Amino acid sequence: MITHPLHFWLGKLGVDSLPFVELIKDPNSSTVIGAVAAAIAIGGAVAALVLITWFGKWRSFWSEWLTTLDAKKIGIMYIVVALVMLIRAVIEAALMRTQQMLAVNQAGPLSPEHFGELFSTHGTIMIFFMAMPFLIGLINVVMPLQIGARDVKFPLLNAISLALTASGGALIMISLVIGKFSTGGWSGYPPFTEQAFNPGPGVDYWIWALTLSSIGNTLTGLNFAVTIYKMRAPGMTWFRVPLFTWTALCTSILMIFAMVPLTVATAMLALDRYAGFHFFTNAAGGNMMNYANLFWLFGHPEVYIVILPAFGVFSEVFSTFSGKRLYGYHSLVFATMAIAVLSFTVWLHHFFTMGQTADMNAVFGIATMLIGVPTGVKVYDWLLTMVRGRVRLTTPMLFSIMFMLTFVIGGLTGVILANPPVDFAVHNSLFLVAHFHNMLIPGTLFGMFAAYYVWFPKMFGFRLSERWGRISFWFWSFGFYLAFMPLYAIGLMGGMRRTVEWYEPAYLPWLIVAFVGALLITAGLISQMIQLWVSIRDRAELAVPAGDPWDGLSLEWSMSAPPPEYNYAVVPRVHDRDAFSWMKHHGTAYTAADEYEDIQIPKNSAVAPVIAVFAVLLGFALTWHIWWLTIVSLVGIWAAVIARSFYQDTEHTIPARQVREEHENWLQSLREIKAVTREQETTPANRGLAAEAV
Ligand code: HEM
Ligand SMILES: [Cu+2]
Repeated sequence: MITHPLHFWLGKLGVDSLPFVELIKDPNSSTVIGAVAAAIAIGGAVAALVLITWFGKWRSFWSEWLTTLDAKKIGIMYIVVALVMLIRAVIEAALMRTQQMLAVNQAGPLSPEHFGELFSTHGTIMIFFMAMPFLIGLINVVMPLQIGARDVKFPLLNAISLALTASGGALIMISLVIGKFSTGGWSGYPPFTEQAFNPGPGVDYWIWALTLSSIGNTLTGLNFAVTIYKMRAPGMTWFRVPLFTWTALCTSILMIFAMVPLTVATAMLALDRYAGFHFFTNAAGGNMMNYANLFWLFGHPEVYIVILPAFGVFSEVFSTFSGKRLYGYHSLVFATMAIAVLSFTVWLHHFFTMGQTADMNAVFGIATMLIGVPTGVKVYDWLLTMVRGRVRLTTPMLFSIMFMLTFVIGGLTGVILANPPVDFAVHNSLFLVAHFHNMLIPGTLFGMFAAYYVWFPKMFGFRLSERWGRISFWFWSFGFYLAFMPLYAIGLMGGMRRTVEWYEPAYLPWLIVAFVGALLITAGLISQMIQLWVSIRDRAELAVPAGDPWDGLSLEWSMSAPPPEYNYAVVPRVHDRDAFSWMKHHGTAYTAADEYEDIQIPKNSAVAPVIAVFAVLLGFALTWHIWWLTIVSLVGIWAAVIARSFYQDTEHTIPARQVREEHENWLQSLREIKAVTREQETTPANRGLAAEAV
């Protein structure tokens, strides 16, 4: 049915798709906010382009970042994506809190449609484009270093995974400017997300953003798992693998198995929407329960995908900043594995109320409560790691302790929710929203913040400002409690989630407190931006070129900061679980090798950025039904992969002579650096050479 020549070229796109046009047609507070958001998105993109051009950085941006296959840099790019998305999602959260506070017995500033978009983008971004990229980025930076490897097993695949994730994020950003986003929440349940109820582009944006990023994440899981299986340094037996790497392995395995059901679910939903299938509609025998099962078969393990690496971070932080070996290493490893396995046995607790028998609910309720056991083991191990340690309350430690306190509260409300009869009462209420934020903010976000402070000096060669770190910590912590504790109360009083207007004045005081909490959280985020700015400004004073600012235990602290491209001049031999600590005690930490070898490094490749561009076009074209562009972008992606397969010359060699020279220079430079004790680690005296532990 091609009615108009432009229809062929533009699909369903029209002038009406722009928020500015909507604003002119119907000016009100909601459309003003929408237009401002679009303007900020455009402004941000333009500003980035102008800055790169202004500083003449296009060439180095291309050759040092976009085309790099170095896991450390890919990791940093993942983290940049996560931080940009975090800013957007926190602003959206603050907007939702504003709306709900102002919408008691009256319409608030946002239209119901707009509010629906906000909780959908907020949830989708926080999970898929903030938490996931943050932890994948962190694993990329830390894990190969920690196991004594020079890179991940499949560097090009790594870059392609990033390209797919970043394209998904780009689609969500584009939806701010062209058209609308889904109003179906982060879980996108049909039949609400089917064509009949949601004919617009919103759900399609959601489907393609998720599909692209999930494929990227599946590939990442494979890549990390193979790396950890195959590339550990000689001597690193399984029980000498640092805990962070253990959690990275469990998360990778979860990604391999859990992302696929999600991809299947979004693909089937796409078939329903695009080709008139009936997988999830009641027509012709479809059943939406199939969607619920697929989604939560992914969704529950997903919770552990984002939390396990944070557990790894906390383990490293508790032992490093207590100056002690980790207590209960083996039990932590087994608890992590137990959680990973159990996480596949509980998905049904997300729909206790959706019609299965009481027996079935009981089984899944008990399985859910069981997860509390290994988690409890971990908490005891962390506590006992601190006991009799010389605990240093620096920013990462503060975040980790606050995590422990807060996470235990969230865990308790989780055990409450695991009772099917209780869940019938509070299902889909703000009690649930309070519960999962109570797990995810301390569990994932605080873990990522702690990691950011600990490993930032390794990535960039200078520490972050401790003062602003502490300020941000207090804002985030108080903000969290004020923003989310009231939601438990409102939930128990009957307030449902995803509600745009209230008709119960008793909620108002709680909503005001929650709003203040959201403001404090925003202040926490702003402090972190200031922190970054201040730290870059003072980078000379904060520099830690020797590379070991915190008296680290594992191998990633054994080379310069930032590390050389090839990570290790000589691949280390591992004698102990705390491999670097062992080397420091045995006087082998800073010694030159007798012999150096040539090192093979993968050459840069333009494949990933090319795929990124075509993947964005593909998602956009599918969303707007622009079929010619769909075909062009599919062919583009395919051509890029085929072209690459003809490349023979994919590696370049760093000659042994150069490796030796660089290593010896660094060792030489260490002689001019004074070692610091732990008490001095946040002072300018810290140049990254920690005094040997006593
Ligand atoms: C930083 C402070 C945060 C604030 C103030 C905040 C606030 C909110 C609000 C107001 C909602 C809507 C609740 C409703 O349905 O009525 C929401 C939903 C949600 N949030 Fe957050 N949030 C924050 C951080 C996070 C983080 C870190 C994550 C995940 C890592 C997250 C994941 C979600 C998800 C998955 C939803 C559900 C969206 C849906 O209903 O589909 N949030 N949040
Ligand atoms: Cu669950």
